[in-house]
Amino acid sequence: MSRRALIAGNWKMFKTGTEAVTTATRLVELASEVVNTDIMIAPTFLSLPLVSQAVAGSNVKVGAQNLFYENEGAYTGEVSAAMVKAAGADYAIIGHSERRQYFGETDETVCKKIAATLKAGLIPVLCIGETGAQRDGEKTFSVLDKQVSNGLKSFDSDALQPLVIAYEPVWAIGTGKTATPEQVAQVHEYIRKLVNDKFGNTLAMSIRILYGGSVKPGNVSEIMKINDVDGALVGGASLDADTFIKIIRYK
Ligand code: G2H
Repeated sequence: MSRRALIAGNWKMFKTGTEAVTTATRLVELASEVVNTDIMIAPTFLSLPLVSQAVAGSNVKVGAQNLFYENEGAYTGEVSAAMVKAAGADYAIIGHSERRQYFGETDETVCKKIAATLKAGLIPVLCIGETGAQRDGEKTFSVLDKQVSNGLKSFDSDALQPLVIAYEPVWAIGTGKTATPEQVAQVHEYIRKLVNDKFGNTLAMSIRILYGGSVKPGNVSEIMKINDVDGALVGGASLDADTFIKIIRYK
């Protein structure tokens, strides 16, 4: 089965609203001819409605970097999936390693957030990945197994149909290090098999598995050629539209 590539930009805590709109507007111009590849950018919550307006009607879609799993209520500082959707987003990144590392995100909260994301009609991008110590300790596969099993606990395969998984080895994030093609191929094959074993072949064959971690114009085409890699989640190199478009046009 051929899966449509997705190139997603995670802008993390960068850009004011004005800067985000300028970059998004430039990206819309540059990406207008792109076909056969889905494009997503994830600005901060504050910029989400502004960027959604700036890209409206184009092939550039918008995502949130996180959300809270309750619909509404006394949860100071939080933003719900319904609010993200109403702001114009189509995607939500869930369980990014920086959220796991700095903000106490666990597989349990990830699971609740995936449920809220699906309920709101958003496409969840579930981030998983091992730390350097876990890889050195030969725990990579058990860590990924746990993140997938617990993060997707209690869903059936139909409900998970829109799901995207992003494999981001923590040791390759923002460090300039990328996993070798062999490491990426091995892990992506493992993740697809995991989805197959837990949710069946139809979902396993249709689900998109992205690679993330220091993806840039110079390494994207090699990464995209790897079996079972269906796209990229890009941080630093997505902040500049003229650089990001080179990644989007990886072929
Ligand atoms: C991993 C990635 C985007 P970068 O966090 O999610 O960032 O490309 O800067 O390593």
